[in-house]
Amino acid sequence: MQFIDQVKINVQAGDGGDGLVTFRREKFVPTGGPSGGNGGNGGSVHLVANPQLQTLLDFKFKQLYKAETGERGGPKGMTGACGEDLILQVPCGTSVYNDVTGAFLGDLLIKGDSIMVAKGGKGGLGNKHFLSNSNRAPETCLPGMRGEEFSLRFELKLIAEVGILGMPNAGKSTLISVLSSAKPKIADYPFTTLVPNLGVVRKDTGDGTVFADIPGLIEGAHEGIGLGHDFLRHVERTRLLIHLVDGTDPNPVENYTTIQRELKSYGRHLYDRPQIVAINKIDSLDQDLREILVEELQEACGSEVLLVSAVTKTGLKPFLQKVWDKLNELDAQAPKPVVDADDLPIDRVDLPESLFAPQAPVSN
Ligand SMILES: Nc1nc2c(ncn2[C@@H]2O[C@H](COP(=O)(O)OP(=O)(O)OP(=O)(O)O)[C@@H](O)[C@H]2O)c(=O)[nH]1
Ligand SMILES: [Mg+2]
Repeated sequence: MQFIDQVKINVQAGDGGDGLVTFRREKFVPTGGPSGGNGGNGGSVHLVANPQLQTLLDFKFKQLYKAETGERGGPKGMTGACGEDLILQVPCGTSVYNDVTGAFLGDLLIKGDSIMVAKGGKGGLGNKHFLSNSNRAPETCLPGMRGEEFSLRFELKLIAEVGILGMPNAGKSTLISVLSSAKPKIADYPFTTLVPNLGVVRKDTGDGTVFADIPGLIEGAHEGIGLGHDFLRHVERTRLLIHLVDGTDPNPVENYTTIQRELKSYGRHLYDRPQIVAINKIDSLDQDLREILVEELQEACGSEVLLVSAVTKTGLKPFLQKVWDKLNELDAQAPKPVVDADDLPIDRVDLPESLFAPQAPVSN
């Protein structure tokens, strides 16, 4: 599946229908009076989060999304039909911005989160509305208002509690593949992972936590070198980072500090995010080397460093225990998750289940 994490689209709400000028014509009623109805309101454009969708790919092929216009007012005071709203489905984790002003419009995180991005125009008034004592036969009506139009930018940020990062080839994908049922591509060359992988890691109790394995980072990633640090956006919403260091690399400590530097230059508080540092591939290291490495790395990072082997699954139990303990500790410090849907300017709506049918295409 192609992974598309940024798109720009234009949305156009429907115009309101025009009001109507007409007069009642009835037998034996010589002056029938105004009877033109109001135009119907134009449809609005809404976005709604759908967990069945994984990418923004659908939006790559079409740029303009229009809701229906309202119908013109009818005779006998009838209001024109309202235009139908357009509901666009986006993956959970989509952030929405006004592409022209850069204003942040909201995050769609949980199934059913929705946001109205363009309001339909109000229908114009028909001449019936203008009847007054001074004007018994108004010939005035109003045109429908224009629907709102905006250029939007969507950014998909995966929703994971734990992010795994490190240099290319450190074994990040191997780790997520043994901890969860994710099946990422694993290979003995750098930049095997080109798009983030998500995996659900379960505790003994069965509770699941989402981990994200992102493409490897290298020196200068913040200047776009390698795959750049574009993918760091996907760990922005994590609460905890796992920094995986390849113990078989000639310069593990240097690699660690390089990644830390990249996190710092990326900004957005990623550098301050709690981290668990682990040395991987210890199956290929002798005991002395392990001890030296742990000592050096502990000195560099100022916290406990764990030893694991993703391939032989050595050290994974204490490693996972540390992850759960750290998450519990974070829960105790700040019971709220990093992203609290209640704090965001979005509506929670109960939409019909049929809207979330698997493989539902983005409707037009
Ligand atoms: N000996 C040993 N090899 C490992 C271990 N974990 C991963 N590897 C190997 O290291 C290589 C890279 O593993 P990946 O999981 O693809 O590494 P990655 O960090 O996801 O790499 P990128 O996606 O390129 O950033 C593969 O050949 C793995 O088999 C380990 O614990 N021990
Ligand atoms: Mg990988």
